[in-house]
Amino acid sequence: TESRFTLDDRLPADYLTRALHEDVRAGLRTPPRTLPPKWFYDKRGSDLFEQITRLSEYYPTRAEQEILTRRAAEIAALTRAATLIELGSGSSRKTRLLLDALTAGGTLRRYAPLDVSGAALSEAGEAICRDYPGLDVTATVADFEHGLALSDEPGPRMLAFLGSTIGNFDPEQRRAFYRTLSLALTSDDVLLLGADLVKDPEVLVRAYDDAAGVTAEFNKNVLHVINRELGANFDPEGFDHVALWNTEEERIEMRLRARRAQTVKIPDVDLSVDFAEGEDLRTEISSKFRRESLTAELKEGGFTVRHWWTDSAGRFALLLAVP
Ligand code: AVJ
Repeated sequence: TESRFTLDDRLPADYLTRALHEDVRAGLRTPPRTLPPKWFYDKRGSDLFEQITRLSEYYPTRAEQEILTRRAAEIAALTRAATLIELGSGSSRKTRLLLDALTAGGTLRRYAPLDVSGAALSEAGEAICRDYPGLDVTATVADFEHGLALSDEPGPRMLAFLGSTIGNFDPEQRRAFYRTLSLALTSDDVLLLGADLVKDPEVLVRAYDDAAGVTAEFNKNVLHVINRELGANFDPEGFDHVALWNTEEERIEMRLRARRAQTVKIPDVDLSVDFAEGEDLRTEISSKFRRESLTAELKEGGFTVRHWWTDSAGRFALLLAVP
């Protein structure tokens, strides 16, 4: 059978520029200053994240891969999915474990990745097309913060949201996300969710503040992105990388801490930002989960957890939930 690849771009041409403008205005105008983590991922940021996934300190990728390696066949048998929908791309290594198992199970007909980056989708999508003959690959450029426009995918559909990217959302954003999913999915479909678990804060902090300084570079990359995209004059050397464990919220927070008082000009949004010495710009939250509370919030959001698997060290969870 001839395999097919389509790329459906549902974002207006200037969508990302407008979104960046809005996020920078809203997040940097007044303290406490914040930026959403999605702006890390230009070409360099995506490469740095790939490097992070190979660091000895950064266990989540390997832990999730261990679970998928052990459970993919079981997941394929349980779901008998005809379509695998994947939110947010990144490396396709984990995706391939699922595609292999669903292909072997004989049910898979379509792979439908969704991402804000058309370039990432084309690259990953074409490669998967080559390696899985007969599989339809229908990629969509979209931002699922504004709903999921699923259409004619053959069911049952499995929607995978891996890597504990859910950890980037605060509780309110997670509620909105579950609402979006339950509007898009039917009772035939399933949600496959990867979630990093609460553990020793020392282990967590090390995972986000590695000895080689790759995560520090990744963190500072957002300043390079804003300099390039908005004509700003951030001095990345003027900020320290900070990874701290927020005990109350049970999340890692990455911040950039001003080493000295400094003023940053961001011409494209008419902003002049005064940082005090020691002032933090929060660039990412990475929430960590517990089985009971994650199961409960999914329930609130309309999903029943049917299966919960962890890696052998109990660091990471992969769960299967139904609407
Ligand atoms: C891809 C969002 C899951 O939070 O662990 C890695 C990103 N940030 N190191 C995470 C990240 C710093 C990662 N997620």
